[in-house]
Amino acid sequence: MKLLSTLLALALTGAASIANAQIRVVQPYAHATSQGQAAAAVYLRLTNTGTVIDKLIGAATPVARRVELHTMALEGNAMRMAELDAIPVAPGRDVELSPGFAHLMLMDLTGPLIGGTEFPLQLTFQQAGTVNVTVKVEGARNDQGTRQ
Ligand SMILES: [Cu+2]
Repeated sequence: MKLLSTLLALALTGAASIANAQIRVVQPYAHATSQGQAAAAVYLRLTNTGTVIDKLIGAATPVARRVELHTMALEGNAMRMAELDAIPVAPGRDVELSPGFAHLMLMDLTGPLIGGTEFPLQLTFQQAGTVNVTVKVEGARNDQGTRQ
């Protein structure tokens, strides 16, 4: 049901650019922020429905001053976030940006992300150009999961 409503939202907001772009963006979401939190991750799935390799090369949103592409990398014994220049998406393949793996990092948030709200996000692809999506903010995680 949630997937369906996300797809419907995409069809309403980004149909033209998605049709040309051949990149489909499914179910973008973020978690609600806790007090004083300055950065937050956005997760989503990219599907390349075209015939050429494409790359996610950047993103922008009014709710953050900067958006970085991050992945998780082992550094010594600890998993740390590392910045990427691009996230490639091969034709016919999906790339999942999910907790513990790659994500979009909203840096320097202009305000809190509140559960139940949504915000616009513009993704830039090397081939497909820009794709506009709407990110849903999910309620805060339980206490064990709150720290990012
Ligand atoms: Cu990050």
